[in-house]
Order: sequence, then structure tokens, then C-alpha cells
Amino acid sequence: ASCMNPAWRVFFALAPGPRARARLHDLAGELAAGLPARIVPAANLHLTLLFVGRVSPVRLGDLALAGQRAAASVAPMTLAIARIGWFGRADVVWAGPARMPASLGALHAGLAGECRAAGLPFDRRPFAPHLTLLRKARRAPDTHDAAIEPPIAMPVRRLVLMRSVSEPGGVRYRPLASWPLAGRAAGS
Ligand code: 2AM
Repeated sequence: ASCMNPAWRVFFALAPGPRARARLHDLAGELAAGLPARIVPAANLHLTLLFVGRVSPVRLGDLALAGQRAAASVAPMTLAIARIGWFGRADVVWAGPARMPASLGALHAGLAGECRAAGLPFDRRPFAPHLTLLRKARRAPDTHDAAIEPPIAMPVRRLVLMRSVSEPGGVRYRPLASWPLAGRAAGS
């Protein structure tokens, strides 16, 4: 019965450390000036690698194996968050890398491959790495498509499996598990 086995809404993500988180939240505040929009709380800032969606918690073991395997083959990296963008359909203002770093693409592809092999669902749309800064932004900020100067350095050492939970105060993301990026850096 579905009431005994409710689905969880889960996704794989990268979480900014405290310095990057603070800078991203400051940037969100600047971008929100004069815009009808909602600032994403600092604690909620993340970069989604693969959106899995609704799955039964009985599949957590499979998700953990997929996450662990994908993380094991990619080296730690520092992302340069260098660009501001706006998804007009979703009313989202975001920050992200200016170009797709190879290691980030490899992590996304690895996760997708593991989830496919395990028969786990996931969003198959093309990967557009971003951290959502503002929601319900019905206009683009003036700095839409602008560079972030200097870029925000976001060191990434772990892959995180997150659960999205709706609470009275809004959505909240709870880390369920995480794995170190344990691959060797290219050329080393
Ligand atoms: P967004 O920030 O651009 O909305 C939790 O919902 C996270 O998963 C968010 O980072 C969200 O991106 C992302 N996501 C990716 N695909 C999604 C989908 N099909 N439905 C909901 N969230 C999705």
C-alpha cells in the first residue's frame, strides 16, 4: 500500500562549502534588488547533478551504490562559478560555470549510467549545471547573462544524495548520504 511506502523526492547534488555559500547568497541578495523574486535560503544552495525524482525508500541502497560508484571515478575539483543566467520558463535566476568542466560532465554521465543500469528513474534532459539563487523571478535581472567578477571558487570534494522535503516554511533539502570524490586527477 502506498501509505506504508511513500515515495521520497531525491536527487544527487554538490553542496558549496561555507565560503562559496556565503558569496552565492550575497550575490543572490544583490540580484534580488528591484526584482519580484524569492531568495533561496543559504542552506538550500546546491548544484543538482542528477534529478532522480520520486522513488521508494527501499531503493536507497541502489541509490547509494550508484552514488558511491560515480564518486569513486571522478577527482575532487574546484568549480569556477562565473556566470549569471535566467531560466524564463521556470522563473529561476541562477549562477553556474561559464563552460562545462570535463570532470563535472563525467560525474553527471557516470551517475546517469549507474542509475540506468540499476533501473532507477532520473530526469533525462540535458545537464545544465547551475545553482538556483532566486525563484519566482518573473523578469531577468539586469545582469542576466553577465559574468561574475571575480568568479566564485567552489571546491567540491563530495557527492551528496539529497532528499527534498516540503515543510510549512518551504522546501528543505536533507542530505541522506555522501561519498568522497575519489578518482585521480587527470595527468597525475
Ligand atoms: P532548479 O533549482 O533549477 O529548480 C530539487 O528540486 C533540485 O532538483 C533543484 O535543484 C532543481 O532544479 C532540480 N531539478 C532538476 N530537474 C528537476 C525536475 N524535473 N523536477 C524538479 N526539480 C528538478
